[in-house]
Amino acid sequence: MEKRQRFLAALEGRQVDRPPVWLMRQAGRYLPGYRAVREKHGFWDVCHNPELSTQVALEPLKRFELDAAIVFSDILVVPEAMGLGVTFGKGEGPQIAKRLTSEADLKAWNTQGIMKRLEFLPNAARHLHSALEGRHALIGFAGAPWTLFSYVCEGEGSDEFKAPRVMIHENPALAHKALDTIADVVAELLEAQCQAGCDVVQLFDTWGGLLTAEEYATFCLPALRRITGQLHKNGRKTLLFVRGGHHLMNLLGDSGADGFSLDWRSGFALARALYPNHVLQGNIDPVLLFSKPETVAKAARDLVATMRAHEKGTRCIVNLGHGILPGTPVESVEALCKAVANG
Ligand code: 1CP
Repeated sequence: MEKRQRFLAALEGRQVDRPPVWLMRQAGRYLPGYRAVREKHGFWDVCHNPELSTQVALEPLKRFELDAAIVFSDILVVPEAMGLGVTFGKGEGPQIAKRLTSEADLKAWNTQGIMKRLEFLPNAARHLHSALEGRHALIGFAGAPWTLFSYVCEGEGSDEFKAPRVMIHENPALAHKALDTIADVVAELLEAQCQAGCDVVQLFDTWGGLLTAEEYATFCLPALRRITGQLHKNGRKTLLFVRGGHHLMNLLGDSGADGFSLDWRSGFALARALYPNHVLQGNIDPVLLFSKPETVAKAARDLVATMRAHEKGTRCIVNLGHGILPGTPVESVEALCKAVANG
């Protein structure tokens, strides 16, 4: 099968010769070509320049047997376009200048004409789509409302994200309003990426796993449904990744997503039992890529076998259980993709 056809078949639940493969954060810092581009250009400059972002997005496709490309961008484009001032320090996580602490902060969010300021992202998708010439599938993405809300409240990366987790209890009305505002921008941004040629869009809820099931149901699911409901009107497909979301697994169906990207700690068989008709994607541990290439290849073959145990592997996509880590050996990524391609 051709790469894009295989990917579309997996999304639509049709027969595949083998599950397709792509990897979260496949275009980032572990690749020498990406690092060379970043020596010369700032991170936002790469995102804003369609030639550069396409070059970076294509590098993994040239090196590995991947079935899909992901648009090169970042989830934090949304707070940046709202005027909150997002910067990436050298080797550090992001910093957000204008944190959300009060109703007045929310009122100052600049959402008027925001799609104009985010136009570079569908432009990058359109440019990449044309470079792919239909050979590979194309994935667009955005941060899930909770994860974006978390950065905007905390003002930086964190292990605990205390500020947003306190905010939902101290000021639930403000939290709901902020989550809805983010959701509406995200829905528009994802629709624009679909119109630019993306075959599917993924929502990254990297910090969703910090919440209890009750908190996730109250604050995250309604905002996610706002997005998926909007996208479904135009027949778009959505995947949802929740890092550390094992305890939320039985709730995720209420997000309205068409498929779930499983964390490496989530059992594939269990998720399949809960969701026989959803696309399931995952879930090799990204840390395993620091072991020998043979070990990685075996894990990939075992995963494909697990996927095939149910309906010959339909509705399955091979991926990692979280993004590729900086410093990951290129040989391991190659071994993973080859093992899937030959399986
Ligand atoms: O060159 C650099 O130093 C910048 C590093 C970098 C890169 C390559 C950042 C800053 N973002 C990106 C690109 C990116 N981010 C992609 C593009 C495709 C790809 O790499 O293949 C994607 C899909 C993301 C998504 C993203 N950004 C997430 C969700 C996925 C995940 O890994 O959990 C998150 C949480 C971010 C925030 C972010 N952006 C960048 C950094 C260093 C971080 C993490 C900050 C933190 O630790 O909280």
